[in-house]
Amino acid sequence: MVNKSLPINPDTALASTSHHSSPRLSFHTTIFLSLGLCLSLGLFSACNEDESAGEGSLTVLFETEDLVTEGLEPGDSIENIGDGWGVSFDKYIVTIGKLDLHLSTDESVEVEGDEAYVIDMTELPEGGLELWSFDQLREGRWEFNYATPGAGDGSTRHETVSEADYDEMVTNDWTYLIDGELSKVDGQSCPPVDLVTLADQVPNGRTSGDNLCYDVSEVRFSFGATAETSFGPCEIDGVPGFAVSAGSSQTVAATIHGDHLFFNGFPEGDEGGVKRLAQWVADCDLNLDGVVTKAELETISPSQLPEIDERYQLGGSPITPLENMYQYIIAQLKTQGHYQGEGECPYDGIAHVHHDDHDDHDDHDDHGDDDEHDDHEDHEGHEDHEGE
Ligand SMILES: [Ca+2]
Repeated sequence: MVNKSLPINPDTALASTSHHSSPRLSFHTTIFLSLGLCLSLGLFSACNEDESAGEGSLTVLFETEDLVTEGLEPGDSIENIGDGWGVSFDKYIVTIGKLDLHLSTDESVEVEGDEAYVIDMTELPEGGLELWSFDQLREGRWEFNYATPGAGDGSTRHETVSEADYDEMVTNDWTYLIDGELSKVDGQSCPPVDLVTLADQVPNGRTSGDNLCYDVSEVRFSFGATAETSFGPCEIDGVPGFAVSAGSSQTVAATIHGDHLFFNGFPEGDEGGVKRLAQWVADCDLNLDGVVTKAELETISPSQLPEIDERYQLGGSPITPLENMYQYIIAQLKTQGHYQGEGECPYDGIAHVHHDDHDDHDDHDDHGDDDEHDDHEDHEGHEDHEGE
């Protein structure tokens, strides 16, 4: 079925920084306009007959999750934050692109979407943003790969991103720029006692391990991160990529999740058993100024946070060892690339357990609670850890 919505005109939707003159985008706009003309004249079948036999077209959307645009609520259900904090995102900027599609049966038949776009996911329209379109794809099954590169190597600013934020993304070659807020009426922050720097705050009398706690009801987190990652080949429900049939149009979506920095581990495959927790983030505000920064996150090792306890399984991290909580966040960001919503994409070529056969979910006992924080080398590249 032909996508009913008109394609976004890249000339207005994308404020190009002249890294790309985007002739290809204009070309595709023309294609869509032509298709629209055929449709409007009731000549769709006639137009289709003009296409080469055995070829179809593809539209690729970029989408995220509701929780990025609407926030996460505290509570006990699966998508809630389990320790009482609510989360909202003011900015969730990501660099996405470098599409690499190739025919499953013949890797030499490939199509690339070299563009990388810097986009604020909190501003994505419901139903996703159309970023790429391809025509004359050969009939058959195709593999779908994409990336979250750094912004510094020829990216294009989307209109959802300010010039200033874009410049910062490019200068630092960041993949992400995230700005959000934790909120909890009776919240507290319990920074590691060896690292905390105080002005005149008075502890509230409670402790987390050896760390004194301080009343806070709101904590911002604001940082950029380089988390360059390739994703793919992607699949959904065990079915790889997408199918092109002759004369038809297909639409698929690259989906970036937004809540992995609150995960209590590194699930691969089904995220159904994951807990979302945020207290540790509040505990990283070392100077208790109400904002958790990259510098603070870099100062704190996982073992200095009593909150990172037996509820967490750090095996399976894309980065090992995890020396500090900034690395932990980057590691989580490197797992956020998905396909068609919850479909899986291996990151950086590391094969995941894909749960094609859902029998292997219950072998958690082999690994987990007794893992020491400094022992992650053993987990690198393993395929035997589960996220449930
Ligand atoms: Ca701070």
